[in-house]
Amino acid sequence: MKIGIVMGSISDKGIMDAASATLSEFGVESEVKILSAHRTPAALEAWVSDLRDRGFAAVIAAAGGAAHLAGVVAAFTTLPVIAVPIKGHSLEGLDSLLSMVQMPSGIPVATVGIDGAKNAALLALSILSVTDKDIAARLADFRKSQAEKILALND
Ligand code: RP5
Repeated sequence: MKIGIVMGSISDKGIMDAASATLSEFGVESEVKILSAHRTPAALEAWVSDLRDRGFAAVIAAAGGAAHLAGVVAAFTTLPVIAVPIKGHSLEGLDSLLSMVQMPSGIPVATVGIDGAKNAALLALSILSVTDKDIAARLADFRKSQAEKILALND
């Protein structure tokens, strides 16, 4: 299954490249789009609406500022939506974080930390791992290797 990655602006891409790179490391295909809840709402709806039928398992949605993108994506699909608040120029991303976590009851998104593109990908992989044993094994290996690297610093 594939993971959708959408961001509100090309200016988010430098941060979000880590999400597609992490998915690639685990052999998972992603489709990356620059679409905005405010600037291109019709194109966003068109892209999101048939993602389930096209074999996608989850959507990662990144935006800065008012950051309505993940919420609007979740309005158009019942696939899991993972929100990435992007650090902005004025309020350091706190505005986006608070906007993303304060979704109305009934339309959830799972929000990672500010600029948390890698964790968003890892969370998407965890979702895939429920039904994909290969990804589950790769995630276990990743955790083991991560712990070994940290523990080796103490030798
Ligand atoms: C949001 O506004 C985007 O996700 C981006 O993080 C922020 C600034 O966008 P640009 O003005 O750089 O296009 O919609």
